[in-house]
Amino acid sequence: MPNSRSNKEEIFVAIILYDFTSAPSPRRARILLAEKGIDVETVQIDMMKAEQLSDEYRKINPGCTIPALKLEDGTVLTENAGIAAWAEAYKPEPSLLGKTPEEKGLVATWNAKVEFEGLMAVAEALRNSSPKMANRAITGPTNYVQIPELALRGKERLAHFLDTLNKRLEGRDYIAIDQFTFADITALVTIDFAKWVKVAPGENHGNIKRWHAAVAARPSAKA
Ligand SMILES: N[C@@H](CCC(=O)N[C@@H](CS)C(=O)NCC(=O)O)C(=O)O
Repeated sequence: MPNSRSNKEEIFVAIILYDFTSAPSPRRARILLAEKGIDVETVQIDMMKAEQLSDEYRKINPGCTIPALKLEDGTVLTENAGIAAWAEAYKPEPSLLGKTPEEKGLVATWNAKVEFEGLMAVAEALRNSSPKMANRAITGPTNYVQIPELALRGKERLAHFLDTLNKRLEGRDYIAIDQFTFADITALVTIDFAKWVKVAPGENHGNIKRWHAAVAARPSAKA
């Protein structure tokens, strides 16, 4: 895990993103950092090999989740919300968390709503049904058995979330305020993650489809 390089004049310590390319949560961080134009080195933590549970990674994030962002001073941020707050303070432009008190309140509100009602619903459906996640129904160092009823409930919650999001996007280009924000990033990742449980916006979700086509076309979506 190389994290520094030196020359005669200075020691350069890189910011490191502990990442796993195919997982949704680190994708939120990658899109956010790409929108901000913040350069980081990435270290892949292979969830297929359970590297998030390894002794080595536990030293970085005892919570055993990805992403984690290690800053130049060694501080480690282990939540997307924390990474977003740091990034906004570190590089205020372009703003992704809103500028005025009202905007900041709306972005935080919609980001939380999308995360808890959408992203967590997909996770609930997937983690309680996928054979690959037997005993891993919840992230972290403790094993939890799957509860099949929760997989069904997750899909029900996801259906309600799609209706809520579609309604919010009526006549709007972005979810929280009149510009692209962290709430759009969380929702983009959620809609793409929903494919893992075979759920996609339907014929009655035209606003989501229009919004998704626009945000998925941003270069950061490929990060
Ligand atoms: N609250 C965290 C969630 C991070 C999270 O759940 N990451 C998943 C990957 S998408 C993970 O680390 N899973 C580890 C596991 O399944 O054991 C955040 O927003 O950053």
